[in-house]
Formats: sequence, C-alpha cells, structure tokens
Amino acid sequence: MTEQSETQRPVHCSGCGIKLQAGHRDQPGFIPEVAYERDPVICQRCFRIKNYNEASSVSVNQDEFLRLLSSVGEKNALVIHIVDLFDFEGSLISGLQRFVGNNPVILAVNKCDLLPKVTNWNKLRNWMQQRCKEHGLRTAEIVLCSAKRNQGFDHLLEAVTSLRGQRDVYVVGATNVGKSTLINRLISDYSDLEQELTTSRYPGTTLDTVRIPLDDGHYIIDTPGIVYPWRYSELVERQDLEAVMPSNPLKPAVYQLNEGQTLFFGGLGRFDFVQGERQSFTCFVSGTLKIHRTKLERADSLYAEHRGEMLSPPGTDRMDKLPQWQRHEFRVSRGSQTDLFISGLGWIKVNGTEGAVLAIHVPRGVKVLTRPSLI
Ligand SMILES: Nc1nc2c(ncn2[C@@H]2O[C@H](COP(=O)(O)OP(=O)(O)OP(=O)(O)O)[C@@H](O)[C@H]2O)c(=O)[nH]1
Ligand SMILES: [Mg+2]
Repeated sequence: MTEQSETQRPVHCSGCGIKLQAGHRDQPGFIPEVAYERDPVICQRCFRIKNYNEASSVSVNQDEFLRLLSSVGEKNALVIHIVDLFDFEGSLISGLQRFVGNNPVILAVNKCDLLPKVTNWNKLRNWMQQRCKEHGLRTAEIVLCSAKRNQGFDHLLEAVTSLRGQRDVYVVGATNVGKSTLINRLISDYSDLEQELTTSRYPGTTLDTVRIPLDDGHYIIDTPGIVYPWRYSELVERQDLEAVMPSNPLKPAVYQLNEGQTLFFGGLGRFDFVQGERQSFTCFVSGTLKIHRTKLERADSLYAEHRGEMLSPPGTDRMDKLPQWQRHEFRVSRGSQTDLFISGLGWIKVNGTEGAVLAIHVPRGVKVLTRPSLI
C-alpha cells in the first residue's frame, strides 16, 4: 500500500458502489467509522448481506441509470448485456442498440443451469439469434452461460478478449440477472484481484456503478440492474420470491387436459384451456410452486374461496398487495410449437392444434406473450 492510499479513504462501497457516509445509520451507504479499517471497505448493508444473508431494499434512481446507459454510447466500450434465460423477454433491454451506439455487444444468456440437461444448446443459440433480430439488437456474440455453475466461461472470456481491444467493459442488464455474480466469477478465475462484488437473491443489490481495474489500465464496470415493473420477480414480496425464481433445474410438468380445464400456479397465476381437442401442455415453472388442476367452470369460485391458503403463495397477508388479475386470451395455430410466456414466472409449452383457445390470468402489468417454443 502506498503512503497516499493509507491516508485516503475510499469514497464508494466496493461491494455495491454506493457513496459511503458515516453520519446517518438509516440511510444508504452508511458505514461505521471503525469499518473503514477493514479491507475491502464495504457499507453496512453489504456487510449484512454478505455475512447474514440479510435482505434490505434500496431503490435506485432509474433516471440516473438510464443516463449512465446513454453515456455508454459516447464511450469506446465493450458492452456485456446479461439476460436471465428463465425470464428472457422480461429481462432483455429493448432499445439497447439505441444506447450503445456502435460499440460491440456480447449477449450473455445467464442461468443456463436452470434448463433440463438434455437441452439442445445449438438450437437454443439459434433461437436467441432469432429473438435478437426481432428486437433489433445486433450482437457481436451470444454466449450461453451459468455464472453460478461456472459454465460457458471459456467462451465468454474468448469473446471478451477478442472484442475488448483498448476498451472498458460495461456489464448491463435488468435486476437480478446475475451481473455481479458473473463479474465475480471472471475476476476470481482470470485475475489476482481480491475484490468481491455483493450479490444476493433479491433484486436491487448493486446500487451504483463499481469500477474494477484490469491489468492494462482499463476497467470492467458493474452497474445497478434496471427495474422492469412487468417482471413477477419485481412484483412479489421477498418471502414469495423463491416460489417464482427457480434455483434448481426446471422439471417440465406435463398435463393432459381436456377443454374446460384450468391449472393454478399457486395463487400467482392461472391457465385455462378454453377450447380445443384434448392435448398436452408442458409447464416450466419453479419446482417450489404447486400446480393445482380444476374445472374451468369452478376456477373463479375456487380462487375466491382458497386464495392465500390452498392456492398460495402469496399467503393471505400478502395477496392483496398484488394488482387485480387480468385475463389474456390466445389462439395458437395448428402445428406450431408455442410458449405462453409469463415474465418471471415461467412458460407453458403448447403444441398447437386447430382452433385451440387458451387464456392466462396474472396480476395486471405482468408481461404475458407468446413466442416460438424455447425447447
Ligand atoms: N441458477 C442460477 N442463479 C444465478 C446464476 N447467476 C446468478 N444467479 C443468482 O441470481 C441472483 C442474483 O445475482 P446477482 O449477481 O446479485 O444479480 P445482479 O444482476 O448483480 O443483480 P442487481 O445487482 O440486483 O442488479 C443470486 O441469487 C445469484 O446466485 C446462474 O448462472 N444460475
Ligand atoms: Mg449486482
């Protein structure tokens, strides 16, 4: 350590990027005086997340974040855009191209460990390419990876090395997609840096940009996640997050249904097979979420009677915090393989038969769409 750095205190938390302050215990960035002695220097919130897995939410100013994103376009930068494979359409930054200008973009599709082991990865990559094209996103490379299980990192590093040149690397994405986990993985496996970014299973962990120096004088930059209100993970209370976000590989649940049957996903959503020939539907949702089958004609009364109890989560004390349900109706064409996608909750794979009519009920505001089947 140099003499100068011994007397100079860090200004920002090395875990989450927030500006440090020792004056107000109840405000973001608080650090007790004595904790400045520790190495690395982190705020009290990060200390608690790291040591006690404690949740504490702070809202990040979204305007500031959009300003940061816009400024990337004016810099000479390599952009790694991380999306969550489980919530692809919910976590993709639409319009990213507008922000990044001519800078190259690597799309890192994270949490691949959540898909069944038998997945056809080449097909998946083509699928991603198609979706990027539809969203007008030009990618220099698409990498399928898992920051948690250390998969796909050789490919990612190769892409970063060949595209970086004399550039800083910006890591951007929605909240909770694994930006900080992925950077930690990169710096622990491929450099001697001791720094560790704070990660947690709750969205909104990183609060400001964190600049991590690389060997050549450039930086890799972690950023706070963008809050997209249409993702179920932003909507549910923390106690219910586990039920929506899978932590183990998805086990597809197949249901043979006749028309006039309904599936409830706990008390979080509902799927109606309104009309069509008997067929199978495959549900890809967190294994901790109970699926309950009933008759469509009974569904409304069942929900009214049992929400918060048999149909939970959310429990009785939390269900009124979610917006009213809205019904979305879909028709799928014959022979098509379609997913009914619910942002942050999962999807239902449908093999289209003539004239099938389907409906999804979820709280107003949650993004629901159809897409060609992911797998
Ligand atoms: N299953 C799985 N979970 C992951 C993976 N990568 C990260 N996670 C989990 O996702 C959660 C969020 O990770 P973070 O690294 O904090 O995400 P972030 O994008 O930095 O989040 P913010 O700072 O809130 O924007 C944590 O619970 C991680 O363990 C992965 O590859 N697979
Ligand atoms: Mg983070």
